[in-house]
Amino acid sequence: MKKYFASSELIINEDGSVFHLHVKPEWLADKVILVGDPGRVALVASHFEHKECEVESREFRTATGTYKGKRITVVSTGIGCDNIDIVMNELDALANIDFHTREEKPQLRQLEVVRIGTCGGLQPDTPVGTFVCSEKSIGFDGLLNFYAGRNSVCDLPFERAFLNHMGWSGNICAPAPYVIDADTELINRIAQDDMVRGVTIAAGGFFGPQGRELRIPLADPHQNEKIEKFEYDGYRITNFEMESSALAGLSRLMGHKAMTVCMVIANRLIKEANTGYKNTIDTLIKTILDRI
Ligand code: R1P
Ligand code: URA
Repeated sequence: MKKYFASSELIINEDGSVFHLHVKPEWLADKVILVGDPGRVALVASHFEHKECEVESREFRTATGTYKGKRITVVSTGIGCDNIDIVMNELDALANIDFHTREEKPQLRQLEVVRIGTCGGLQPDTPVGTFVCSEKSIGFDGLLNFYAGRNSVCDLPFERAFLNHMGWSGNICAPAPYVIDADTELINRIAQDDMVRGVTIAAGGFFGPQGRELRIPLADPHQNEKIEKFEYDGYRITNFEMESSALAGLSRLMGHKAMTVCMVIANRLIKEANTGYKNTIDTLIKTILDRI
């Protein structure tokens, strides 16, 4: 039996667009670039030879166009995994639910989704300017724990090793971390010699959850030292950002291919940062447009 989605579960606007994104099904390409900053959508779209459509609602700005003959949609997600829940569910609905009958389509339409973001580096080989591909993501956000099938797509031995290493119990730093792989084919195609492959922590905040202490002390003052030292099965944790785990996790459950690549704008180990990164992120954007 086909699954039917009531109007309260899949909200469709009067013009036939999906609730938050305001995107109509025919505007979605199979190749999707996600960026955090709505301003980055124009930067990506500036490389399109032809722009089909552009729409904006809250922090979600979307444009579809063609780059070297490839049809690509770029969407801004704003900050955080909560927004990735909205964006990925609405993109998946646009691709895989018939908006007229409100039923699931018989054949899966698989999307290829690459997030281009910024991050904090945690290792000596992740200085400012490095492009880090998240081969694995550790979600501090808890999002995937709300979906059935979480255990079948997560790396459970890695999760246990990480929790044992951190020594967290009870309510202290209790994000119920989940560990999830990016799509292997996509990583192998995109993470070439100009990029570092690593393990990314997707944090539920920019300050405390990433070990930044301003006026309020942290629950675990040794959090980042422990994270930087963690090693498991040849992997080390390379960087902090805030969306890669939800993207990789939801994509695995939905049947899409996804990965995240971020430019390091702050190295937490040597305490340096760069806020003038527009030209370098444009280099990363062009590289991804060529490889997606
Ligand atoms: C925090 O400053 C934001 O920057 C990073 C984090 O993941 C978070 O969204 O990514 P973006 O540059 O894509 O927003
Ligand atoms: N984005 C993050 O989430 N953390 C950083 O340190 C830099 C960018």
